[in-house]
Amino acid sequence: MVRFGIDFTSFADIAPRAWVRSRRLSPLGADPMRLRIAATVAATTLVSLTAFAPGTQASTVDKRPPLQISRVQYDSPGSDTGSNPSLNAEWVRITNFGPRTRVLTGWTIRDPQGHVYRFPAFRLGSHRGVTVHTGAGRNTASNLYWRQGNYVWNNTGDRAIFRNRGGATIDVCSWGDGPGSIAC
Ligand SMILES: [Ca+2]
Ligand SMILES: [Ca+2]
Repeated sequence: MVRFGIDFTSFADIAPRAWVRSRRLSPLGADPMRLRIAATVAATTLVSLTAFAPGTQASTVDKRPPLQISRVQYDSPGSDTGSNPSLNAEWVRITNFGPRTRVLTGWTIRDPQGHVYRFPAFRLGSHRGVTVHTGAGRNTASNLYWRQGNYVWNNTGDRAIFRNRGGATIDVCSWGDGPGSIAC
């Protein structure tokens, strides 16, 4: 436990010993009253400092990252004809569960086969989601288009990797041969 540069744990160890030592020294001529006051001050300080000790409340704070891959529709419904509407019915959704708007400009979504989508200038509001479609279309505040000529997300198993502008992985969503979509 270290706060304000003081190691309280070792202070707690030392304080009782200082009190014992002062009692032992007092018959040898040290001023007993002064020693008692010093010990009382030390004890009081210890109590005050202990009041600042971190409680258990902090450990219950949600540590999940606010930005997450919330769902992937990896198998476009119906026959995979490769048409643009079919490509756009394959998508990955990013949701901002955090309390503030986040800038996603330059962030990426990729698969292990080397397909990489890079976000254009884009801001995602608090508790808002954005769907990144595989095909072509006109970007809006809640729909973005990768403009691929073929499907990206494998129907029989794949992995979506979401990284920030600096390249740090923020979230990963993996699936096997399933029903066609997955809540991550
Ligand atoms: Ca399909
Ligand atoms: Ca893939």
